This record gives sequence, C-alpha cells and structure tokens, in this order.
Amino acid sequence: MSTERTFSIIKPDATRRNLTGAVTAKLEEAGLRVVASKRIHMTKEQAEGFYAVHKERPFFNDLVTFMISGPVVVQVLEGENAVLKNREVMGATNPENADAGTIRKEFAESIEANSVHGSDSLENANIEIAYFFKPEEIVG
Ligand code: RTP
Ligand code: MG
Repeated sequence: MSTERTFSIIKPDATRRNLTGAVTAKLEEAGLRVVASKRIHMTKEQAEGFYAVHKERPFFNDLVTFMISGPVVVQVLEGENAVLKNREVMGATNPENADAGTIRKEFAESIEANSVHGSDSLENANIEIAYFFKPEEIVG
C-alpha cells in the first residue's frame, strides 16, 4: 500500500444539479482526502488540451463542448492507492454499467454527462494535477 495523489473533476452535469457536496462526500467516504479544490469554468483551449489523448475519438468535440458547458470543480485527492480507489468509487464510464453505490450509478445522466473524471494511472495523475494546480495550491 502506498499513499498516492490522483486528480478528479466534478463535471458540469453535477455542478448544475448542485451535487458538488454529494460527490465529494462519496470520495471522502471511500477514504480519499481532498487536498486541493477549486471551481473553474474551463476554456475551450483548456478542455481540448486536457483531453488531447482523445482528439481522434468520435466523441471528442461533444466532450469538449460538454466540459465547457458550465463550471467544474477540479480536485486533488490523496489516500492509500488513491488512483484505483477513485476509479472504483467513480464506477464504469457508462452509468448503465456502473456498480451500485458508485458515483456514476447514483448521479450520472449519461455516458458523456457522467458526473466525474478520475485519472486512470499514477503517471497521468501527476500530469493532470500539474495541468490545473501549482504545487503551493495543494495542502496535504
Ligand atoms: P474520465 O476520463 O472522464 O475519468 O472517464 P473514463 O476514463 O471512464 O472514460 P474515457 O474513455 O477516458 O472517456 C472520457 C470521457 O469522455 C466521455 N465519453 N463519451 N459518447 C461516448 O461514447 C463517450 N465515451 C466517453 C465521458 O464523459 C468520459 O468520461
Ligand atoms: Mg479517462
């Protein structure tokens, strides 16, 4: 077991429905600690850069449009095996396939408007954290 940091986004469908606290409670109940958090409205350029790995995918333009459709909350989460733990509490990308009790099962509206993003590896977590946060904004 090792203490890790991962990166999370509470997506526009969740902020629109005032679920910021409800989503964060799920993360905390899973043993993750919010060590940085800010509410932002991403620019198109920021969202395109963040999702650059998906730029050849058919859903890329829709995803960027969705991610800039309202404010999001970007967070750094800390805990034992934080990357995997966060993926588990998020649930499957498509809420129809998500396990009971997961964030996406309880809150997601669709495969796109699925309430949360979470880093899929420790390497990507470090890249994504650095994309949105300065080191001094993270307080462990
Ligand atoms: P995320 O990156 O947001 O944590 O989600 P993920 O790993 O479970 O899903 P990924 O395959 O990385 O896709 C990124 C986000 O793109 C949207 N998406 N739309 N319309 C579609 O078929 C489709 N597929 C994916 C979702 O918002 C997904 O979370
Ligand atoms: Mg992903």
